[in-house]
Amino acid sequence: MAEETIFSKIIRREIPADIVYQDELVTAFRDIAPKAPTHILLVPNILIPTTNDTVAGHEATLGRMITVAAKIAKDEGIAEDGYRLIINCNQHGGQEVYHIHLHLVGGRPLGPMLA
Ligand code: D5M
Repeated sequence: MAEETIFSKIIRREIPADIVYQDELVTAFRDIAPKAPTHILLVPNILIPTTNDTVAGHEATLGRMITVAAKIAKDEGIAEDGYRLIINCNQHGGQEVYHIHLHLVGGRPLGPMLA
């Protein structure tokens, strides 16, 4: 069994976070150290540590993360200008929290991806 992270506590609302969306599959909350005017993390409600741990049974949840990100981008008013969706994996990917999360980043020009 993978070890829970602080994100499980946020999903269960045991610690404070600025939750902007929650349904039966995913939760979205504002990143504590935003890299842009909009920086929201979308996470599965179940613990999947990294993209390496994904299986076919996760596809509905992982797909929901994308469609909810698009809805939040519209709500945030950044859909038309555009934004970036990022999932970091393991050490070389820069992953710090081992509960899969999709970064929704926008509200300013982001420049080249691998700067
Ligand atoms: O990104 C991990 C992200 O998680 C990083 O941008 C900070 C954010 N973070 C960490 N703790 C919290 C809490 N408590 N609330 C909101 N955001 C948080 P990674 O892709 O793993 O490098």
